[in-house]
Amino acid sequence: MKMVMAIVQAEDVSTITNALVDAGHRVTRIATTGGLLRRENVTLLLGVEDERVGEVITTLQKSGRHRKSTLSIPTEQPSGEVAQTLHVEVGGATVFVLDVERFERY
Ligand code: 2BA
Repeated sequence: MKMVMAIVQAEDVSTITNALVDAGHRVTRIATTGGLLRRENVTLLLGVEDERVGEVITTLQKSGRHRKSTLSIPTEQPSGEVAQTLHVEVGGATVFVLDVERFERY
């Protein structure tokens, strides 16, 4: 068994969760916040049998959208403080797949 941890954008979470649940997966959603943008995102936790991990990854790839975002960073200049704009592209999903040593459900 594997633990799939997927960080997805809040706008995509309903579509992704529905697709995963409809396919019979068990999903836990945790409200999280991106460290750079400080914007709400969602971390999905799924305990998945090894042979179904590929299917989960495919669902994440299909349902997560890339979006451009901007971040305003205040910087000190001799003339005073000015805001520097940083453009970033937020991915459809950031996915970690971990080995599960033991799984129990009561
Ligand atoms: P944020 O930290 O808010 O990052 C938003 C986007 O800003 C990132 O999109 C990436 O395009 C850029 N970014 C963030 N940190 C960066 C860095 N050190 N260098 C260059 N660009 C950087 P994504 O990569 O798609 O990440 C979306 C969200 O997924 C992140 O939101 C964060 O919550 C999470 N994430 C991504 N990679 C992670 C990692 N290695 N560990 C933990 N969380 C991660």
